[in-house]
Formats: sequence, C-alpha cells, structure tokens
Amino acid sequence: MLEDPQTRELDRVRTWLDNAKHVVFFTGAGMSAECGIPTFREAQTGFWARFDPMELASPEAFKRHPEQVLQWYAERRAQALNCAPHAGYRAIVEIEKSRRVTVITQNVDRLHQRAGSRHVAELHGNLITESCFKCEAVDYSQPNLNAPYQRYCKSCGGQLRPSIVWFGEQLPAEQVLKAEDALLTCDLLFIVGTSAAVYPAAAMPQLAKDAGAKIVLVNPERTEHAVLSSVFLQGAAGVVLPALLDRMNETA
Ligand code: BJW
Ligand code: ZN
Repeated sequence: MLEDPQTRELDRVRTWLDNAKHVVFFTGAGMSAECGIPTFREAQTGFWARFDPMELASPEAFKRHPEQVLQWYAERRAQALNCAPHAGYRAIVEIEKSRRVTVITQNVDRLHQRAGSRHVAELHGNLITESCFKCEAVDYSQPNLNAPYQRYCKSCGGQLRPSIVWFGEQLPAEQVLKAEDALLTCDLLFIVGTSAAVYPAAAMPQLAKDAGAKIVLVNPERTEHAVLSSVFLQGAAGVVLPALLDRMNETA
C-alpha cells in the first residue's frame, strides 16, 4: 500500500496529468526490473556487479572476442523475448489513449513497443536486430537465439553486431532528435527507473526542465535527477504507475 504523503503526491501528479497535453516517460533499466530483467548498477543483482562492462558492451570487446559478446546478447535477447510487460507499461499505454505520450527509453528490450506504446525513441539501440559494423546497415532477419554465431552483412560483407549503443559510441542521431523534440515540447516528464549515471542520456531531462515542464521522479531510490524533479514518487514502476492510473480513473 502507498502511504498517505505518497497519496497526496499522487493526487498532485494526477492534476498535472489531467492538464497535460504532451507527457514524456523517460525510462531506464528499473522499468524492466519487475519483468525479471536485471538492471546494470544495482549492487547485488545488476549486470555490472557480475560482468566488466568494457568486456561486453564496447566495440573493443567485440573486436577482441566476438563470440563471447554475441553469446551474452543472445542470452539477453532470449530473456527479453520471454518476458511480458508489467502493469506499469500498460499504464503508460492507457495514458496515451487520452493525450499525446512519447516514451524515451535507454532500454534495449523493446518492452514498451510490445506493451503498445506507439511513439518510442530508443537511445541505446535494441536487442532484436543486428547492424553492420562496417556500413551500419540494419539486418532485420532475427539472429538465431539458441546458437549465436557470427553473421555477415548482405550489402558489404562486414561483421554483423547487435544494434546496441556501446560505450564510446554515438547515440543514433534520429532517435536523439526525436527525444529532444519531445523533451522541448512536453509539459510533464516522468523519469522512471534510471540511475542517471550514463551520458549523454542522463543530461537530457534538463531540456524539459529548462522548457518549463513539471518533472516527476519514479524510483525506489533518490537519484541525481531528484534536483530537477518537483515530486519524487518513491517506489517500483510496476506499482507507482498503475496507482497513478487508478487515481486518474477514480476521479475521471
Ligand atoms: C527501479 C526499479 C523498479 C530498480 N522500478 N526503478 C565521464 C563523464 C561523462 C561521460 C563519460 C565519462 N566517461 C565516459 C563517458 C561516456 C559514457 C558514459 O556515460 N559513461 C558513464 C558510465 C560515466 N557514455 C557513452 O560512452 C555513450 N556515448 C557517448 O558518450 O558518445 C559520445 C562520444 C563518443 C566517442 C567519444 C566520446 C564521446 C554511450 C553510452 C551507451 C550505454 N550503453 C549501456 C550498455 C549497452 C546496452 C546493453 O547492453 O544493454 O546502456 S550502459 C547501460 O547503462 C545501458 C543502460 O541503457 C545505461 C543506463 O543505465 P540505467 O538504465 O540507468 O540502469 P541502472 O542499472 O544504472 O539504474 C537502474 C535504476 O533503476 C536505479 O536507479 C534503481 O534504483 C532503479 N530501479 N528497480 C523503478 N522496480
Ligand atoms: Zn555492411
């Protein structure tokens, strides 16, 4: 159960939602945690507690030992495809039925799209397709889940790699433009389940702040983004977002 002060904050946010014309949800790994997909930086359970990021999520690692990197992504792809979006994802889709909603996600699991969100900017790529290391062409034929193996580009013969933004790589320009446009035009921004540790994504919510949007932080822990936020809804995405939707429906 949400406590009373939290309920008051939920009511405040519900009023903002009622008046908002364009709502943005900016999400990170915590959004998918309740689906069973590990986050990156949590002390015991995060990927980076078990693996060295530079040995798996960098172009150098892929060049050094592609089979190990492909294996890791094949396992994660299978895991993501075996998960179902939780009630928090569905709450975002419900909210989109009555107003403009854009989702900006750092996640690569495609759960927002599978839940039914129609306007999604993917800042860090996706787990489902592969791209050519040489010419950057996207290969949409799904890689084999059980037997990861090196595949090659149909256009230029270059090595195919997961369509993921690794450390040191530029974020996809088209997705960044879509995200920036949404942040500059929204009146309400929810920042959900991200530690604010990775740039340039972590700096993006400032755009919405400077443009005058109200900002709501949804996370079990306070993060650096708290300084931008008017309200901190402390809790799990799969609890807080459905609670907010319930509140909207109760008073509709
Ligand atoms: C819940 C919850 C629940 C739990 N409900 N919430 C020094 C300063 C500034 C920048 C840099 C620097 N040194 C290097 C850089 C650049 C680097 C960077 O930012 N590094 C930092 C780590 C310091 N950035 C880059 O390299 C980026 N590119 C770039 O900068 O290009 C420009 C450039 C190019 C060339 C030269 C120079 C500049 C690219 C970054 C790519 C990030 N890729 C990853 C991994 C690959 C994807 C994959 O395999 O999946 O993307 S890193 C990893 O972190 C992943 C995530 O998208 C990203 C963000 O993590 P996120 O989502 O915030 O997860 P966590 O785990 O950190 O947090 C989870 C949160 O959820 C927590 O707050 C929990 O409390 C919460 N939570 N349960 C709600 N139920
Ligand atoms: Zn190619």
